Amino acid sequence: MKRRDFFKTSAIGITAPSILMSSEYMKPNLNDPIILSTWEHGLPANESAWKILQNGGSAMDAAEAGAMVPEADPEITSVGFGGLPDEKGNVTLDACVMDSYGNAGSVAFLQNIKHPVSVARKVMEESKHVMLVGEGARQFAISNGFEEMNLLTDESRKAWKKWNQEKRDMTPHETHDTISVLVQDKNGDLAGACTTSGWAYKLHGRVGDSPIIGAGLFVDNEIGCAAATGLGEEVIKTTGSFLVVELMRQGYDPTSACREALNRVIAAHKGNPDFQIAYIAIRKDGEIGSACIKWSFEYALARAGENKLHKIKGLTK
Ligand code: SD4
Repeated sequence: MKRRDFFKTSAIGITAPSILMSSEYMKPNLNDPIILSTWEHGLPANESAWKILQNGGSAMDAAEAGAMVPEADPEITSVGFGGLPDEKGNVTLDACVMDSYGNAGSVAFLQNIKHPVSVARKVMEESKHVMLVGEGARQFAISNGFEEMNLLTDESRKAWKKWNQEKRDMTPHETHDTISVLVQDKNGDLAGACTTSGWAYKLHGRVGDSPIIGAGLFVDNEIGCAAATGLGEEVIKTTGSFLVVELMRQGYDPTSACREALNRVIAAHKGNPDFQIAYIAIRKDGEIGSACIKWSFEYALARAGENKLHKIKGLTK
């Protein structure tokens, strides 16, 4: 059952909790599209997504198109082609999408396919499933017309060989930059996409938060959407993006919701985590927000004809 149908049913039949009813009436932001993406590579991603919206594309079309930009860029070592490999030298990719109807698609531990975000969308639209992993995801991609390619570049191979000699522990903060793209289109509808090569030199088989619906990304078209970047293990343990959206449902503004979700991680690490997580969020009424644990974080915001990078400081020193 589509989410909208559920709401109709609950409106005539069952009494919904008042908090749910009140959020159902949140005034949507109309005719003022928003594209909100993680990190500096969010700027070109936003540009591409903006063009899709201008040509009448949906929020989902725009989010996918945005995420595809860093996926295809060999210079970006944290996403898609050119992404740093795992400890064995394999580039393994995680991605997911979620649309305005609450539909979701995801791939994890996918190899040799340049655009995992598009495979995730195919999983959502062309299969009965939400998530495909590894070899099955690769076979699904090929049977849907995706070409196989070697995703290691000369540079990423060289970097991996150097690491392989040193075997130094890498933190995701050193190797960060998952791209998450959140979009609100002119109709006020929300969608998102998230794609990454994950933690550089990770254990073979490791999957992060980025393909996990509710962790790396969550979209609720009645309330808002949120996405994550940073240490996936900690995002998964707190169902981070879902939590941010639920906090917005409870009345937190987007920035406070991102902060509160991070405060729980900070508290679990005795006030002093040594890793980064950042969230971005759009509320249904068009308010945006972001927060990060440490150091600083940059998000790219495209709105009202402007596409700009914004830098925020961490909640802890
Ligand atoms: C992961 N969240 O695989 C990703 C990595 C990342 O900024 O976002 N780094 O855990």
